[in-house]
Amino acid sequence: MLRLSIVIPTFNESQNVQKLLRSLEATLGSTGWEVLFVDDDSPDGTAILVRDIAQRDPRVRCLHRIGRRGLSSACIEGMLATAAPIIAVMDGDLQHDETALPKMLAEIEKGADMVIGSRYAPGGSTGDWDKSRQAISQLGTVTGRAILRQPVSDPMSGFFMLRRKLLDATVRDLSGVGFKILLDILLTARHMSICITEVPYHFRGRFAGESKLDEMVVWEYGILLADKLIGRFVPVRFLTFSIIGGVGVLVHMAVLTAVLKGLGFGFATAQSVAAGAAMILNFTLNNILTYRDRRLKRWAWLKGLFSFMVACSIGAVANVGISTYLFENRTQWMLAALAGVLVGAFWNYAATQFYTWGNAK
Ligand SMILES: Nc1nc2c(ncn2[C@@H]2O[C@H](COP(=O)(O)OP(=O)(O)O)[C@@H](O)[C@H]2O)c(=O)[nH]1
Ligand SMILES: [Mg+2]
Repeated sequence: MLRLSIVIPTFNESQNVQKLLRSLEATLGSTGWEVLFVDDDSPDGTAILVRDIAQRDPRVRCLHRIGRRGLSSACIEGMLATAAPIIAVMDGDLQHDETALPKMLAEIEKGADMVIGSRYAPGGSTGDWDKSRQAISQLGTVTGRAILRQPVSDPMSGFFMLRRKLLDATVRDLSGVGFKILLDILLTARHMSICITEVPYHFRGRFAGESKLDEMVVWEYGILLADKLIGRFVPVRFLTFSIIGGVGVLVHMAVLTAVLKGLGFGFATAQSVAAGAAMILNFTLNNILTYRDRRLKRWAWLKGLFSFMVACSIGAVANVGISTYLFENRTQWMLAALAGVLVGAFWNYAATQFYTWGNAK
């Protein structure tokens, strides 16, 4: 009988897979569990290696995602791809102590809905982190604790176990953005009465390979919180897209002034250069921030820039057309302009979401 599934998100973890599997077997024995690697098409061939092992060992499975990135969404899709009544999420680099799994399982059997592997509970530790890493983790932990209703010592943990029931109750409302899947679940379950317990563990050093988390973790964390707060009313992607659009307008004006007044070119030339510069900047920022999980690279980047510029040019024509029509039909000029801008922004967002970032590869 399958009782426990361990979902492991991976990106370039091929050197850790074998050791991790041996450690799991040593801790969990030979039956009753499976391990599901969710790999985002790692260039180092993690998925190929896992499938190779899986051919000989039916406890090992691989979910291979293409054109996607993201720790949280990988965990969600992995959890949904198993039939086990109890699911654990764990990193693939041996930083999470697998010997805590039996203790976590015992907590679930005693009635817990969620058991968190905690680095900050008495008996746990974070290992040797550098100052900036410590600061980021601390910031996340403090804000996370503040918004949760229940006392949780390590809401930023990536190591936890839950009953499938709790997943089913929350999965439709999860944000799935960024890397804090535990916090996403806890915030979604904030109003439910669930039993949460903790098992302390020592966070180990990475066995092989390197960390995938970069400076952008703070940004992604902010997006997760924003989505939890206002995502019901406005899609956070649309909000970021619009803010970047606003930045684009400022850049447009600055470039226009420089080319027109500074360099002495004619208005049409200066306006075209400014529009081009603003579009390139907007595309670049949206690719890094708004569509981080579907980031375009190399050829796809160039193709994306082209479709972005085409889509936004159509948006500009629609903007001018609608605002002029309204203005000529006695709408106050500011309102007419605002209506044009709104229609243009919606069009740009919808069209580029579909054409530019829709089939990201
Ligand atoms: N599927 C998937 N896994 C990821 C992604 N980013 C990180 N991971 C995995 O998530 C786990 C934690 O990431 P890691 O880089 O070790 O983060 P750190 O421990 O906070 O430095 C590791 O198993 C990574 O391979 C991603 O975009 N997609
Ligand atoms: Mg790690």
